Amino acid sequence: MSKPVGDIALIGLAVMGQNLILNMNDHGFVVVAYNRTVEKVQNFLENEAKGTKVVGATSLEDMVSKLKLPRRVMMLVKAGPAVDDFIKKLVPLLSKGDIIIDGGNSEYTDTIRRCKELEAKGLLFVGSGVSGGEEGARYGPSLMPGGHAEAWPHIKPIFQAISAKVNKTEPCCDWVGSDGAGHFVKMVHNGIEYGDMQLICEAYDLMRSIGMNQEEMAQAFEEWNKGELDSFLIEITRDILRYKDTDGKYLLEKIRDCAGQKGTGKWTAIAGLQYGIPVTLIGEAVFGRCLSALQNERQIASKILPGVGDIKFNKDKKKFTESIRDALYASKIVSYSQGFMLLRQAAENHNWSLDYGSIALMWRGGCIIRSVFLGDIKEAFDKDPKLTNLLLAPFFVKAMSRCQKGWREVVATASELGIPIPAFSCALSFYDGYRAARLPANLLQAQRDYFGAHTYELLGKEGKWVHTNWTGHGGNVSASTYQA
Ligand code: 2AM
Repeated sequence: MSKPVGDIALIGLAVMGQNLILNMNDHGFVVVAYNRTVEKVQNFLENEAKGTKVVGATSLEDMVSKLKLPRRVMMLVKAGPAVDDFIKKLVPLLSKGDIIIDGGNSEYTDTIRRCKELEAKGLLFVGSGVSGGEEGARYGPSLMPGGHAEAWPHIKPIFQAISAKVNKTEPCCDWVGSDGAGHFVKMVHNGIEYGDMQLICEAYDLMRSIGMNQEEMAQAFEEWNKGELDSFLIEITRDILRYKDTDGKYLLEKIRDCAGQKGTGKWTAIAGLQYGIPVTLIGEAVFGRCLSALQNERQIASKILPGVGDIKFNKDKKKFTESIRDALYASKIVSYSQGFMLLRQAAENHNWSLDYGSIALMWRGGCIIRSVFLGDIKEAFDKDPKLTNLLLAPFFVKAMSRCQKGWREVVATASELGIPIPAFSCALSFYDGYRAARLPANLLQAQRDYFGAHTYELLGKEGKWVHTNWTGHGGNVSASTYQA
């Protein structure tokens, strides 16, 4: 039998899988390609992979026999049962110390489960976030691997070679943490992506409502892309605004205002609720898509529900556009702060030791939220790795103090004009809530104690829970003695 030549196997020849294989091949690795529908392997070898060192496999057994030790098998298949199915088939073919990598968009809870299951079988498992779309996969994605740390030295050379690079040398890929940490970080990345997109859409809606034409809007985004907002999403927005259909008219105006979603934003919002972390902006971004999807209902309501009448925008457009920029930047800072708060809480619950600066670097290039801003976040964490909240980093405190006037003006004006800005306004409310030394939760506690005897603490006597018989006939027994 000839000596195995394969550095890594890749299962799943949809476009992401194919592009990752070609990317690995470009970096000198020999990849063994396999797919459930086996005909796709030959097809790939005869077309996209023609002239490369990629090796095809006719079965899982054939694939495994072509791999060097420890065997590295990466899957890029549909998240869910397909992953479990392949794992089940692979386990009897692999030996102790071999590595299975799931590069799909799996739920982190599935990754935690698979880590446990495979550990019991002596195999190593890695769940890796892969971001950057088709283009990223081909020329440099952001990779967020987590799982069994013993696997990392064996996959690091491949992963860091194929990932995007910041400043041409720093890979947007590092070990994230144990079990589901990689997929959790990828999920939060996607949630933040939802937030960024919603913020840009609100900026566009405001610009449109104050009477800017699409070229003026494109110019504003072009300008913004030269400064602190410099990012992939701002850049593509500029291009989308300028894009004309074959009839010479703007394509954007013709697109139905009804958003789709695949679920990772929703998972982030659910995780926020589960861990008790107010990721309000991501939540609003998900709900914003849901509201947009009720297009038929909105059409009816638009003819029934009263608005603000004929209040007209009467400010200076150019100056107001500057305020929109400030609102976008300040809200973005809030959104990322919330995202990192969620990471911190999940890390505590799952015992992940996350390096937040390193996560910011992984998102700095290659992925959809790539931006100059993430470089600033990395710097903030590098300066103070124990930073409790991004909002408290001196760099961002300064930014907030510079932006808040414009931000408040935008929220107030939008409200006067009846323009929906759920993300801008919830971010501002969060900001004002987070910086409030006193919130009205004293009343809330009183209400809970009034109707449910849930008890409360007195200021200065923390840790001592008391109940008041508010009505004189409610009784003196607190609810802590039973489960209602
Ligand atoms: P296919 O080409 O045989 O459909 C993206 O859909 C990738 O996931 C494809 O490679 C696809 O294989 C694979 N895939 C989807 N569902 C699958 C399943 N239930 N079992 C195995 N592979 C699956």
